[in-house]
Amino acid sequence: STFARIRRGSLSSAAPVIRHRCYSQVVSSLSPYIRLSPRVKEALDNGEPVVALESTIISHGMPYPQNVETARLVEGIIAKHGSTPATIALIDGKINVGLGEEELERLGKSGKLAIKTSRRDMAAVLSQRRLGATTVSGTMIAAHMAGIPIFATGGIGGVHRGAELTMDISADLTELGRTPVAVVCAGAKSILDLPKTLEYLETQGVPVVAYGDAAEFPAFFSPRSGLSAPWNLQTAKEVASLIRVNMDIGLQTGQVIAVPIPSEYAGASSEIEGAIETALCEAEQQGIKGKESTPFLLKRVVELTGGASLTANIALVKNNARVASQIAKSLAGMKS
Ligand code: PSU
Ligand code: MN
Repeated sequence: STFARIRRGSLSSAAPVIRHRCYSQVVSSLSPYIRLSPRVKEALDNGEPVVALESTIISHGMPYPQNVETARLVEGIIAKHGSTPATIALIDGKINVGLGEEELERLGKSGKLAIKTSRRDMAAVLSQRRLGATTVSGTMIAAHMAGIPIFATGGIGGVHRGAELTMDISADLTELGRTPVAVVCAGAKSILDLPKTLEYLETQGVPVVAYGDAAEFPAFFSPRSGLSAPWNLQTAKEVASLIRVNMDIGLQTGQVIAVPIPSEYAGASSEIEGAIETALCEAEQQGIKGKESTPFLLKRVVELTGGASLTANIALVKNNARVASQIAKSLAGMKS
């Protein structure tokens, strides 16, 4: 299967694995920094589909205890649809791929004590043996090292509003340009500048796929952004085939698979939009910037909507997990 070949290093996309093989026959093909849970190890060894999950959404993206409950539910949905879930976090100097119940709970309670870890922070968090919650960027790196080509989350980071002055562009976007992992998400939140985010992804060579009936790029809480996505694919099999070809021709880029929020949860989106505007004003008044910006905005939007945004957020993450599991399953059975 595709997963088995990634593991064996016979796919050009699995650059780290191939490098180990060339440099030394003795060194195990897996980085010594990676610690696979028994369940994830077994699935990968057998070439079974695995879906990676991030941990910043747990520590910084949602309040306790809904964050841990959601993390568990999402893992259950992935399993129910035929793949093995692998939540990723940096613990005690190791990149943990697949977390136990205690580790999930620890992350959920840690909140901002956990370090929000994107590519920039990986080496420091590991060498300092700190607790690191991986962002989309950090999770893509870890997933690729472990040989997992697909990952489910809520929303990706993007180009922030006002980026022409602040240069605040999420490391998620450059990661998508350099690491071959497909990120299944509900698009990006309108806390961001969505037209600029799509422009930046084009520059980085990242295919953005609107999944399902509509060709529009979804805007997280709303299925509509008014922007058309460059690609529209209808089925898990078509997406899996795109990922497969991306590997076969050796492109080192990731993909954004944007799944619109289920329509029954999209109703609150105009109310949430108002809260986003308020939160953006508050962030500016309080001088919130850099890596604090996104967590601040997420938290304020939950507070300002009295939890309505959290309900929508949980629903869309669960939906994305289902879609990612179906894509992974299709990919695992595919030949090049
Ligand atoms: N957007 C969300 N929920 C999240 C995040 C973004 O709707 O939890 C998190 C993800 O971990 C993402 C990170 O990778 O925020 C982006 O942060 P920044 O904008 O600082 O790059
Ligand atoms: Mn930033």
